Amino acid sequence: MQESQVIATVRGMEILDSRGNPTVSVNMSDGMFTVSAAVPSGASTGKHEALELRDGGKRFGGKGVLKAVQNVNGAIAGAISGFSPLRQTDIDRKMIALDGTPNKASLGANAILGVSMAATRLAAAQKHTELFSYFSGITGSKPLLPVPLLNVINGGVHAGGDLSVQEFLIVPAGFHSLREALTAAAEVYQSLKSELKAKHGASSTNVGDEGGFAPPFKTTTEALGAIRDAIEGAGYLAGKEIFLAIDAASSEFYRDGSYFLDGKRLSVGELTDFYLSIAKDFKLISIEDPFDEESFDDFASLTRLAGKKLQIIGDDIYVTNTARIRKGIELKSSNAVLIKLNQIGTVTETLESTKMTMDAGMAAVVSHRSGETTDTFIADMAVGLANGQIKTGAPARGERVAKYNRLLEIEENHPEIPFPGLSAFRRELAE
Ligand code: 2PG
Ligand code: MG
Repeated sequence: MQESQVIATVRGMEILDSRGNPTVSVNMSDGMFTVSAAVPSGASTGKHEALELRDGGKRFGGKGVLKAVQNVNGAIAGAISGFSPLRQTDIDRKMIALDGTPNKASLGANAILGVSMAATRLAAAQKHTELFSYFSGITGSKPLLPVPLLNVINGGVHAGGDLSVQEFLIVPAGFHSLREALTAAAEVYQSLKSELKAKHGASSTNVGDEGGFAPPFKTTTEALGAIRDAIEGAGYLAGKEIFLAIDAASSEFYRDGSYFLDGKRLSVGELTDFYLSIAKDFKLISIEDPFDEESFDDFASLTRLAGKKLQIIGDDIYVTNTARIRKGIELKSSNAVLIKLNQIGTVTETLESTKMTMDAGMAAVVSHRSGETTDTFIADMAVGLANGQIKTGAPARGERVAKYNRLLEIEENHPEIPFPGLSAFRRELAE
């Protein structure tokens, strides 16, 4: 009987994200179930992302989202009330049409996404099923736990230091369960903390936006070396059990054809050589956004040179947009795509991007944003889409561990769901 219930109320609210900036949360009810969803927000945003509507003016330094909230409560609520939440595609298409712009600039992707996510949750509630299992029903995939990519040293625009590379990640892929993988990751995080404190003083263990440490390092190799030492210090094998990875987020240090990395000016060729050398020296498993967001060809050259052994993820270059992902597939620009709900602005389009990526034989990596809330939507989404990888920050700070803890809960309650380990990477690994 409940399955035929329609959306009765939709209410937006301005809440705070993990950086203390406002963001949108949405409450939705069908009269029987009430659910909510909260929207994340990026700092190193891609130029082609869907628009996050901000109020401007003095309040919150211009970052208020009351206009977006008003759009939820007014135009959007009016348009989708009376829809069954099971009609996700219709709901999302209706909002896209109502907005009428290519990048959701009139209603705001933050307004639209909050409603879209809440609709998925309400549908799962009506079906008396967990969110991951509802997702797996939509996509027809068998649930799969994701291998986590955990950001343990923060640089770039996520921290106040000198490191150009934005994220230094550990990837505990050489384990048989998520619990083992997260245990190892948390031990390495603590081992890194002790090592930093001993060598560089307690202030070097202050953390950046995603919960990773922000030590006073000047170079990429210094950071990678410290993480490798921490892995070994915790008693694990680097490059066998726990791998290293980076998100260069290089659009942030690109200017006029050059990359300004760690105080040096590099050409595309020099930067490529640098990536190849650190990939070898530190047995990297994955590099995200090695080049500027418009550089499809430079991505393709690196993928040609190293893509057999290395995962090359496009984030800002694709912005979870099928038109851009299609171009990347045609040009063979990368072998993996980062998937972020708020880059594109609806659940439906996020599922389309993930499907396009996986159908092309590329890895899809579900990701958080640097500005997050404790909403755990992406944890369930990754399990249900069975894409095999999730990037959601350090194993620390509430908004990051909320996702990891939700994954642990899913594993605990559903021991039949497999953990893919290294097979999620589908690469021959570097020796
Ligand atoms: C990234 C993300 C998330 P932001 O670049 O991959 O880690 O950062 O949300 O700031 O864009
Ligand atoms: Mg990125």
